[in-house]
Amino acid sequence: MTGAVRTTCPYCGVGCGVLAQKDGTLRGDPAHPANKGRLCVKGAALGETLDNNGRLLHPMVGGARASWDSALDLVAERFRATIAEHGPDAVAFYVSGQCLTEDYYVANKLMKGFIGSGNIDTNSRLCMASSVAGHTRAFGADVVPGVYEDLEEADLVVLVGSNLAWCHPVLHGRLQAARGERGTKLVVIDPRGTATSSGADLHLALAPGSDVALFAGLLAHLAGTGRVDQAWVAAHATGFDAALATAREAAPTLERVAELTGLAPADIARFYALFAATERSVTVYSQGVNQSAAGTDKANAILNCHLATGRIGRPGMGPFSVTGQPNAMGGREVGGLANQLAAHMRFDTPGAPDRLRRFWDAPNLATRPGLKAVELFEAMLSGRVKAVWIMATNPADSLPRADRVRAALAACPFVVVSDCWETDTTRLADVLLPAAGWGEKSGTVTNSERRISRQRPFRTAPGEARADWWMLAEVGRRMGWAKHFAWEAPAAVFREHAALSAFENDGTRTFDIGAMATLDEAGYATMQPFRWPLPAGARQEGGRLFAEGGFPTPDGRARLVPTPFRGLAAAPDAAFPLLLNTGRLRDQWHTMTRTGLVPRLSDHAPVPSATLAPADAARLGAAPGGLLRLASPHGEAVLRAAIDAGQREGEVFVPMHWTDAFTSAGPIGRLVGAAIDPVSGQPELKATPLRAEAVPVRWRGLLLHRTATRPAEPGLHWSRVPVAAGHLLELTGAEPLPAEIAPLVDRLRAAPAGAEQIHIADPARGSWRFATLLDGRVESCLFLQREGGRASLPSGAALAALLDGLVAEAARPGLLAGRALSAKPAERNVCACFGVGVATIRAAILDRRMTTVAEIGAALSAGTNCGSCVPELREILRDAHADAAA
Ligand SMILES: Nc1nc2c(c(=O)[nH]1)N[C@H]1C(S)=C(S)[C@@H](COP(=O)(O)OP(=O)(O)OC[C@H]3O[C@@H](n4cnc5c(=O)[nH]c(N)nc54)[C@H](O)[C@@H]3O)O[C@H]1N2
Ligand SMILES: Nc1nc2c(c(=O)[nH]1)N[C@H]1C(S)=C(S)[C@@H](COP(=O)(O)OP(=O)(O)OC[C@H]3O[C@@H](n4cnc5c(=O)[nH]c(N)nc54)[C@H](O)[C@@H]3O)O[C@H]1N2
Ligand code: SF4
Ligand SMILES: [Mo]
Repeated sequence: MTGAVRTTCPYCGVGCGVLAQKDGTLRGDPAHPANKGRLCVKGAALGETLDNNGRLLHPMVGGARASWDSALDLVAERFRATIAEHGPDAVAFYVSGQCLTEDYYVANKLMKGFIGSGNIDTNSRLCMASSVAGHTRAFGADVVPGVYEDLEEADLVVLVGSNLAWCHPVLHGRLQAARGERGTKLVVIDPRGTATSSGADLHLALAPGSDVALFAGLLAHLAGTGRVDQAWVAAHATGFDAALATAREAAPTLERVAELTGLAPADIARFYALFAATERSVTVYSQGVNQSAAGTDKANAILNCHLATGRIGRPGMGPFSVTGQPNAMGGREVGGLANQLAAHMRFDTPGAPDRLRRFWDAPNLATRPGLKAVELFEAMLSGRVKAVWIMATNPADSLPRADRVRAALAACPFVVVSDCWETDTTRLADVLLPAAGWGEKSGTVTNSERRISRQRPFRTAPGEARADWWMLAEVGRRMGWAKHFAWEAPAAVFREHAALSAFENDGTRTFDIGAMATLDEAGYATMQPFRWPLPAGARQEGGRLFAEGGFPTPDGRARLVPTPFRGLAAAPDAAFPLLLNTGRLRDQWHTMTRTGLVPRLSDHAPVPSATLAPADAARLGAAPGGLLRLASPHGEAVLRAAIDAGQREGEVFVPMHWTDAFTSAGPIGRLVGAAIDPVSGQPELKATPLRAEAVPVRWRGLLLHRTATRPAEPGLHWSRVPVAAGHLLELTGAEPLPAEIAPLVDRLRAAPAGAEQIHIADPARGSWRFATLLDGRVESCLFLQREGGRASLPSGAALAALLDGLVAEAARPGLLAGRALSAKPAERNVCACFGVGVATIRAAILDRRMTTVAEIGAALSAGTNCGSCVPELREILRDAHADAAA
């Protein structure tokens, strides 16, 4: 690709390199070590998100357009006045792992260094905080010891609470390729059957929250079978005896582990034997571990097993916390969490605050940790925090108890939000700052394996959108610290960050990128991806860490940490007998501000469903596609039901992605509890007590519209997907259709004045169809179908095509009756790259007797581009053969 810019994907922590052109054409960067040219479907569709439509273009104050100068003056003035009256702890920043390191560094310096409060926290509190705390307890600093090659060089990979196939697809692809070559064993530990577990040698569908018992049992097993590496432990660790004693208390016998985890003793024994016997073992863990009221103990229970066996930092061995966001790691390096200082220094490390005070020339440096995310929003509600700046995160949807968070934002006297698009959070802002986004801004990110890569701009930001670091520095200058916030470009911020990492380091802090402290503009422009540590004078990038000890603790030793077993923060009871588990889908990213713009990314899962186990569905009388009312102690929502044999009985899974902009069911965060881990402060997002009841469906409908609408009709469930020229809403009615249908129709589609109306009514078959045309173009279409009636709704794709082009006068009477519109709904797409559906794949497998994913790829192309659908292709293959054999 000539003229392409080398940049990095803004989605997950794999951190894939991307070659991008101004027009949005892009492909994987073959030279980037993380992905070697591959991209998953989200990354591959990035070019389709670069439309300026809907972007925030200008600063807004109180809902009215303002200049940058007046908006920034106001932010500085209100923060200054609030601090003068109520002290520095009355203000706060809430930032994000989607900030670039340079944005993050400036935000942290402004709040902790100059405003003098610890009140800067980040959405990493919802994501990585338990891993950070676990690493810090065990290693003395927040360090991931391994590298991606370890997943390829291991003989056993254990995935704990990680749906790697969907959430880190390119890394999963690397693992699968390696398994093909060396026969790596894969154990998946997840209460739910997932695309990841479907390809595993062993899936342990443990009871939610019981990981500590499982890993305590593993430690006891390793000790009991002579697998502890005594020499390594003696040389490089402390705390082994206490950790083992606690493990033996928590998990005295295999039967006790079976009781606590709900697993079969034979399965547990198989896992223990496999781990014990396999020197080259990697344990990858993610949100099933972190997002838990026992998250830090879960992390340490895993780390204990690797420390006890000395399996750390050597090829194919080690614990591996994979990061979620593109720059979760960078945020941790600059100290973006309320309880960290910058550059891996901590409030409680002797000398650290003083060192930072001198480096920054910041006499006002915060002296104690600030409020953690959940507490921070509570403090807004109680009036302690009176001014907040939210950046690159959407807490009105993503924090637990979302309604309470919205109430907190409404109660807070001064709310600043910087974002690229309108969100449920920006709607609550007093000052809205338009941020430059991916492809427009310049800086660095760090991926899961400590690799720092550049994000480089290849298009200009729309309107007046500007980079976050610039906004923050402008406010710092306006608050009176011109000299300290004087950078002209992100390269200068990065240099300072690198210099700080090396400042009075002497090998005491693993995070040292001193080699970059003298980087000039040209060097920054051409910077190649590199892994830290990279101290001044280093000749090669950082590699695996801690194989020979050298932990950043006062005595250089790692610590095994006792992890007593505690159950869930809130267990199911008679009123709320189920558990709500939340997480991710393959083709959406978080609150959908970006992925929700791309039609092909909606094919895989067009509606947010609540997935039940077959036994629960039968008990509740719930049918696939039917409605389900979910209630937790915190909120209620009506969703469409789905049934999956891989779902554990007693648990309901709902994706985290859909917001008020995309569905009447709003963010599932409304229902999620906010019990937090006592060490990390990370909320338990995967286990909230829940009640469910089936709601009868009276009618179904489709609403096609050029603009995105949000019907507010009682008893109506809707969810929206983008289509090429507009939006398509799926409607499911819980109230009977009224005898007089016209008022309902008018409310739903809000036809513009002067629009031409077409309709067909067939009440006998329970079917009504309406269209409005403006200047010969379809403006909206509404199809309603009584449940149980004899007609059927068309496919969304056929309907969406009506927005294309002009409709000739003569064609108008037949517009709503075309053959395409009478056809059966199209099949669900499995391969988003080539648009290949499940029925097509099944038919091909059976017709042509295919037995491998490669054959499917050769015949249909499915799975040959990004590979994200390969786990599902494998499942379809297996199911088709099972059905054929039955
Ligand atoms: N497609 C896609 N990819 C993404 C993202 C996205 O939004 N979309 N987001 C990125 C981000 S920020 C993150 S943090 C990562 C998250 O990546 P993952 O952690 O892999 O994703 P989740 O779906 O949140 O949760 C993983 C699994 O934890 C399981 N789980 C729930 N409770 C328990 C438990 O008690 N024990 C165990 N062992 N497992 C449990 C869930 O059933 C779920 O399958 O994904 C990143 N990648
Ligand atoms: N129930 C439940 N809740 C969860 C989770 C879960 O598993 N279950 N997972 C949690 C986890 S792990 C995470 S990471 C969070 C994610 O939650 P959020 O961070 O709230 O989700 P995003 O949708 O990624 O929000 C990022 C926002 O930043 C904007 N943005 C993108 N780029 C830029 C930029 O350069 N500058 C600025 N200023 N804005 C930008 C986007 O438009 C978007 O509005 O959700 C958490 N919440
Ligand atoms: S795996 Fe996909 S989402 Fe993650 S960085 Fe790579 S291309 Fe982006
Ligand atoms: Mo995350």
